[in-house]
Amino acid sequence: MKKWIVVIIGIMLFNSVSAENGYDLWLRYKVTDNAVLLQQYRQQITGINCTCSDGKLLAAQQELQQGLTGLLGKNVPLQKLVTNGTVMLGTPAQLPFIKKSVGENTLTGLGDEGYLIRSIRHEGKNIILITGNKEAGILYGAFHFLRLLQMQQPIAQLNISSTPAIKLRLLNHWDNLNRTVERGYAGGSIWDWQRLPGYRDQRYYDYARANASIGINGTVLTNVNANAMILTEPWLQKVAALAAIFRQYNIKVYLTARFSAPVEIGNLKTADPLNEEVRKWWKDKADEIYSIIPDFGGFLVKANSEGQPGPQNYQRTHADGANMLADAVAPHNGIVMWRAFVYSNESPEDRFKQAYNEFKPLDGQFRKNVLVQVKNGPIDFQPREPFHPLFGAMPQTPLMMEYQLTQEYMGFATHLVYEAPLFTEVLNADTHTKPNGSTVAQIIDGTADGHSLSGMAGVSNIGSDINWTGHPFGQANWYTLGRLAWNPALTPAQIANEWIRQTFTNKKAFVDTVQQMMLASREIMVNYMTPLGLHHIMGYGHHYGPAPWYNKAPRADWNPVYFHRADSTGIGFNRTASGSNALAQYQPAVRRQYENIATCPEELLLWFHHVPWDHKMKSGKTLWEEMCEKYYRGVDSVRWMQRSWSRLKNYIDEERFKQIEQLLGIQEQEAVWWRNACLLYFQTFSGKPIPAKYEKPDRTLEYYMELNFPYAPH
Ligand code: BDP
Repeated sequence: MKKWIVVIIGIMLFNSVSAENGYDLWLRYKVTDNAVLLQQYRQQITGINCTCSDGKLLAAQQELQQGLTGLLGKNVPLQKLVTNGTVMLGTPAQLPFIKKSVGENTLTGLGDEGYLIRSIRHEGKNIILITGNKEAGILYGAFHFLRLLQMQQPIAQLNISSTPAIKLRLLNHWDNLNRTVERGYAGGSIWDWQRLPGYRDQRYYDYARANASIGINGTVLTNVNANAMILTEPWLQKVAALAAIFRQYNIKVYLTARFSAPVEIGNLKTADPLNEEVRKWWKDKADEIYSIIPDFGGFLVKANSEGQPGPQNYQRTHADGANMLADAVAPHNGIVMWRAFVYSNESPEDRFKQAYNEFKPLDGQFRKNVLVQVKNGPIDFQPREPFHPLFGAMPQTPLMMEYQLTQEYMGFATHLVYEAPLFTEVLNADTHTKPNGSTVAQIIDGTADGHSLSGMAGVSNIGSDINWTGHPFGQANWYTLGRLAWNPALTPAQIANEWIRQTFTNKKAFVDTVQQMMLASREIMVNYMTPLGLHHIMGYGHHYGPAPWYNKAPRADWNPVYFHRADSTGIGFNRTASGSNALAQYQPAVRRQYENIATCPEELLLWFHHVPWDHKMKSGKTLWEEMCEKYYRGVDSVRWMQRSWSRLKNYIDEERFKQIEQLLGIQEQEAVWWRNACLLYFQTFSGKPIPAKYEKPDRTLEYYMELNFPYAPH
């Protein structure tokens, strides 16, 4: 009887330990489940030595102690004296022996945020040294060290050094002051403005830890469709409370600046950037902000786009607007990130071309502390876009990358889509703007044009859901942003591998299967949503589901029909010289490749060409047959993901297993919806049958066209 009770209690305990809700992200620090390795780790790591009382070093020490204690399954103490197996933290200024042991040159190369992790002999003991010129580097080094253990890597002979390639590694929250999140699918905003500054939620600390662990060093707290109120004193006090928490994790806060703020909250008659009173208002505002938040990062601005106010309201240029703000924050070393996502309400010009047309002529006119933030593609975060033609076109201006982590156009927080392949596809694209290499990565990391300011931002997918991102795999996209901004040369496979091992388990069968799913998932989504270069054919407003037929938006370039241009002769947007000639915005080498239908990559075909339905594709199929093939393959591949996942039940906790299983189920239904709706609609133009070998759509086009979703999140 007693025995049974013990067993039952044991099972209950085991289950409660193993249930996971995803809150811990990739920082789970579970005890190493490889007995041999665990034994080794316990010998190799005996304690932590750190002369740290506050700030980033203290954060590093706390994280190490928490992490190592978890991973080793025993208390890892703080030590005053070093012993064999001490993990020692400190800067060369604190620990003079480091300079001799490591060498000046190595240290110089680390910059302000880089780190070194080395197994060395010190005072006759074998220790592990984690150092950097500044405390921030040590914090990042501590997280790297923990990652090694979480990934069950050997730590006997460590000699690791790392520095970030990109300076500003940022999240952009599209969070409103009422706690709704624009394009947010993971609950409300995590910023509890009402209870700030007095109440400091544990979430803020865990958010900061997660970001620091992947190298993210800045966060824009507020929506680009900005509210001027955030710039008033009571709200700045709330921001200051967050900044105080984040500072310890080397994270600066930034805010979005509403261009009309001087009128809305400053009682001025104008927001003209050349008006002296306006300029003074912003200078005073910046001084006030910095008096409250001394390390405030600066402003992110969306101006004269989608109805937002901007300098053009006063016949001034984007450079005039950006420079005014840049002058205001410059005395405090602040920066301005001015977004290039602009297209005018009036212009009949192809929307693809408008950002380039606006910004290229301004190259050279921006202040030194301005970056122009450019979305990865020319339209708007579509499942696949060609790289934005501005990359490489403004050599005198640091261009910052803007990706979208939140899956506005990629199935919300319901579809499993790993975005790293999308991100790296853009980074690796060659702009051909320099003879010796000018990939997008080289443009944005500043090396192509010798800029010391550089940046990469991701529009956050974080919300108040217990697992932060709604879909457990959304966490991988957040993870990717940080890792890629640190090192744009990492591959999607490397990043996925790291993330899976830390987030779920190191068991090979699980890691291999999930890695395959993740790497394939982006192309799978392209196939069932927008194959062959289709783009912007989703539902109007909320952007949920397919609506290629939609043509009632208040502006032409919000309508799917504007983008796909299907008719009885074919489909696609002619952006060659005989069409909108958007291709002229690329360098000749790129332009020539894309404008020739024979050399244009088929995955981008309908971005640039209006193609006859009978056009012969490389496969030998007609365009119509190929399109059917892609849509059907997309759905089949989701089913393959479902089958793959169903085999993994015994590898992880039931909670997350079931969540993902259910989400894949919805993804399958929605993939079928996309496939059927798009093919039935395009069929009305192609006039051709869906080949008989495929399963028949089980609904009519009318059915799909009548669906409507008044409460879909947007
Ligand atoms: C679009 C979104 C919209 C954003 C806009 C932007 O639909 O909600 O405000 O981009 O980036 O993707 O400014």
